[in-house]
Amino acid sequence: MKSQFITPELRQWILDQAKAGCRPEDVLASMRASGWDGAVAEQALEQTLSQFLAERAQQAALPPPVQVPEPALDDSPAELWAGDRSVQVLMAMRNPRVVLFGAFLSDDECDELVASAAPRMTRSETVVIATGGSEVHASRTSRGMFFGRGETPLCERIEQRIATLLRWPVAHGEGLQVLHYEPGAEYKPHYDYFDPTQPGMASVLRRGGQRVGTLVMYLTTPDKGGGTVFPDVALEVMPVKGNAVFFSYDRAHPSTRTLHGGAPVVAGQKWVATKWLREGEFR
Ligand code: PD2
Ligand code: ZN
Repeated sequence: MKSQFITPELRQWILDQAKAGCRPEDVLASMRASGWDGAVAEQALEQTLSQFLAERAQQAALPPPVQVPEPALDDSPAELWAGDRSVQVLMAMRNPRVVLFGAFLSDDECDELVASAAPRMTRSETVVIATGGSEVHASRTSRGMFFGRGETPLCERIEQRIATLLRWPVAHGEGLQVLHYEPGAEYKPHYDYFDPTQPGMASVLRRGGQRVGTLVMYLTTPDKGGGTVFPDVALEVMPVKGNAVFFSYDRAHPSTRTLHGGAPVVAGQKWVATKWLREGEFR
């Protein structure tokens, strides 16, 4: 039997007939009347309906989507006003939502953030002990620190800029995290949302609910490596001083395709500041 390509229009027409209560035999009769071979039409109908039901079952099993931060990109602007500075829009992807901003921070702001974070850096929480031995497995080989929200005038200025650009209240943001990667250091792929099935999540979620968006700001340009990678969509964002990559996730689920990591730095130094945005007020 020849199978026939089901166009989006045909798929929609079949679903519309089914939703309107048409019996499958009547839908088949209409298809035959418009020139379809009987067996091929039957196969197209069967395939369309079973795919629709499978998609619906999958959707029903997902947690419901929530509102997320989102820059005003409806008319595809090349630049956005972020309250105190114009920011370039260099790339926008829809699914997953990933937006790359240019010149989000000035060189001086990057340098000042690095200088104020440097004395407070400690090894980022890392260690996973492999079974049976004392071998240490590090998935996160950077050093880091957290600023309190609004801790310095620079933090405050950056937080307000993020809030304006992403249209999300300052009060819903965690304090800025600064990370430093030396050559060889990386951050293995992970999701930034909290896994709701993990024990102890209730107390994490009580402080402002889920994370729904991330802005990674590049404070230096490493000579090689250190990109932020999104393996589900084979995307690599190069770390360039002053640029920032934003991504959002409307449910705590891999279907958001927001798996991401920091690729190993090959040469040079990588410094970033990360801002995580919560559903609710973060205290
Ligand atoms: O430094 C990065 O590129 C990076 C990659 C993935 C940072 C984070 N995640 C993070 O801070 O969550
Ligand atoms: Zn991350």
